[in-house]
Amino acid sequence: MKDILTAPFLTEMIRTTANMYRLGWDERNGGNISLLLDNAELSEYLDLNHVLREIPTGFQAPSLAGRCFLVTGTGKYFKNVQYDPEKNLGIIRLNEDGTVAQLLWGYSDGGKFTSELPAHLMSHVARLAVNPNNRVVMHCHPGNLLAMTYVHDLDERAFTRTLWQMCTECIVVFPDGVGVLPWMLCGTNEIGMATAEKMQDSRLVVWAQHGIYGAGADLDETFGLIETAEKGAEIYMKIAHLPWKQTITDEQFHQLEAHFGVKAREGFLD
Ligand code: 2HA
Ligand code: ZN
Repeated sequence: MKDILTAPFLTEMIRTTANMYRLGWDERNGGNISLLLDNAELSEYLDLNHVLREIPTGFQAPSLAGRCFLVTGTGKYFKNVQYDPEKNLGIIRLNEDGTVAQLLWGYSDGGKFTSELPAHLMSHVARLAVNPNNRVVMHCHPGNLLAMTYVHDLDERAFTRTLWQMCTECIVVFPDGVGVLPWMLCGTNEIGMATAEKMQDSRLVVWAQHGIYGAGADLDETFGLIETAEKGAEIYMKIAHLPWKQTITDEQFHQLEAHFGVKAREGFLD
């Protein structure tokens, strides 16, 4: 067996959580990440027949039967992941209907996966249906995106268009735009289902007055998606109260679509 602390999926997760903390997106125990693992790769590091304990998930996800995920722990701080990965992270495998998570590694203080596991796993199901290469669901609390949900209309088209207008790269990085949910109680199956429904159309879903969800093929891509949306929100919060002399026009968005070979979400451009 290879040493799991040298596994690329683990070292990338550690670097990602440290970076997200550094950017102020994950105060205290804020935020959570789930990474879908390749069972063959994982078996180089762990005996997949050795289940440490079983933890109920509280919902069903039959399409993820037998799939393994690296997931941040509930109540754990992103700040601390790098210093004790085995306590702050866990690797789980879902049973045949997704109602039980078999712990294969981690949560070494008796802990368990994030309280937002429903939103994560339901979002994985939704994104895998659109893109079989999707591996990551990431949630965090970036300050400018959060601030924007207090002062901007929560209409998805309007919210997306404002972010696109704030820097040229935005429409290129997330042409599918952002889904927006009104304030809802977090940690529930209901917000999980609502998030997953939005994930059918866009890889970013804003939770008003709470944070954002991102999904992507790897940790870097998903991090970059949130990073770009947060940059857009940062510019907006710098200028929202000032008179605007110009912005990026729809004609210019169409030029960007043509030049970068991307297609803006249907109906979001004039
Ligand atoms: O506690 O961010 O949404 C982690 C969270 C809950
Ligand atoms: Zn949160």
